[in-house]
Order: sequence, then structure tokens, then C-alpha cells
Amino acid sequence: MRLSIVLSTHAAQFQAVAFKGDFESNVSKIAALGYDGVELAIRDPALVDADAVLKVVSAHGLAVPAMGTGQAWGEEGLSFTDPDAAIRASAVERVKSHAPLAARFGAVIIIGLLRGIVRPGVDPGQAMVWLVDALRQCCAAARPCGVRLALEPICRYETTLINTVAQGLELIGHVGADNLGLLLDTFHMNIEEPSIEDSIRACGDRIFHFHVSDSNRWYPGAGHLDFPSMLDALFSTGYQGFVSGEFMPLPDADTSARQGIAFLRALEF
Ligand code: LER
Ligand code: MN
Repeated sequence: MRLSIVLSTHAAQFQAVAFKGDFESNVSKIAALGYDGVELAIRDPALVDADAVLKVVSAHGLAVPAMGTGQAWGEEGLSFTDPDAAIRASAVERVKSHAPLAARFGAVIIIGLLRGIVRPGVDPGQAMVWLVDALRQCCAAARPCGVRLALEPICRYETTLINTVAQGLELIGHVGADNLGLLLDTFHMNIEEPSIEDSIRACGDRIFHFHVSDSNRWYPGAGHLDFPSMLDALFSTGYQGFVSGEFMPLPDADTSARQGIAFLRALEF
């Protein structure tokens, strides 16, 4: 099993990111703990020196399996479903701008909260039309670069749009792009799925990326999720990608990263 952990290239507000702050020292720490990769949370690729980032991660022998885009929502309010057409267009352009960087890293682009939430007064059917249209544009722009997008079903407490794996699969059917799949996250699935394992199996080869945290969003092993059973279902689909730690930096970032990898490496995958 190849393991990565979320790392922000810049200071960020999102809570479930163990490492924020000085990039190089964090990459060095993550490599020393035994992780195989870093999932980069990037608000705006224009602010990232791709050569410098690649140099640092390669020097530590780490891969970059995925790039998160949610900070553009959290810190700038960009979204695919904002009633303001200019904001929707900016969100699409921002995701398109991730494609060259993702191609260099060999990373999937994550579409999490950047899809937005249905604002009061906005018709949910209209929001879905905007979402499908935005995803089609982004997938079309990413395809020539050989880049894939992973839409993440996110629980009801964070968005009203695409909470479950079934809704995610229906959406990617509507979009109709072969470079669009899902990012499954154990924290969100624990809240929304009747059976986490059945949902993983139903997703099959459309699982493009996988986030792990325990039921309390602490590191795996700190709550009551059944990781052997979930990971067995995941790898039975033929999944070859990374299992990526996205958990709260509790009791502190170093301890969570160390405990999380110790727990996962002790499993037979
Ligand atoms: C992002 O990957 C995620 O899981 C969301 O909870 C972001 O808020
Ligand atoms: Mn996640």
C-alpha cells in the first residue's frame, strides 16, 4: 500500500491538514516517517514555483498523487455553483490552471468543496446544471494533458451537493468524461453511506483517489472505523492508487502522522 499525507503549500485555514507551514521541512519530516507521497493542497497554482516544489519532493523520494483545490473555495469563495457567472468562470479557470502542474506531478486534481453549496434561493436543479457544465469544461481542458479529475462526495455538514457515492456516480455518468472519477473519503462515507464497503465496491474502477481518517477525523486507529474491512474492499476493486491521510493534526501534527502510518503499515496491505 502506498501512503501519502495532505500537505499545504501555503498557510491554510482547513482543519484536517496535518502539515501546514514550512514546505521543505514538512516534506523532509513526512519522508522520514515513511510516507511514499504528499498530496498537495494548492489554492492557486500561479503562486506555486513548480520547479522548486518538484525539486524538494523528488529529493526526498516522494510522489505527488493528488492536488487539492478546496482552498480556492475556503479562502477566496470560488465555486462551480455560485449564482454569479463571473465567480463560476473563475472557479473553472482556476481548476484548468491546475492541469499543467498536475501533469508534471502525475497527480489527479481533486474537486472537493470547490463545487460549492446550493445557496438559499438557488434552484438545486440549476446548481446541478452549472456543476455538470463546469466539470465538462475542466475535464476537456485536462484530457490533453493526460490529467484526471476526482470529485469527492462530501458529507451533509459541509455541502448540499453530492453527499453520497451513488450521487457521485450518477453525476459522473451525466458529465460523460472518461477522465472524471471519484475521491472516496472514509470520514464522509462513515456519515453518508449505508455500507462503506458496498459503496467502495460499487465505485469500482472509478475510484481515482482515497482519503483516510478515522470516525472522529483523527488519524486512522484513533476512532472506530474498520480499516481492514474498508481497505480490503478498496483493493479488491483493483485500486492501484495512493491511500492518503487527511486527518486533524491532533494531538499534534507530528504525532498524528506518526500514529497514522504506524497503524496503517501494521495492516496486511
Ligand atoms: C476535502 O478532501 C474534504 O474531505 C472536505 O472535508 C473538505 O472540507
Ligand atoms: Mn477528503
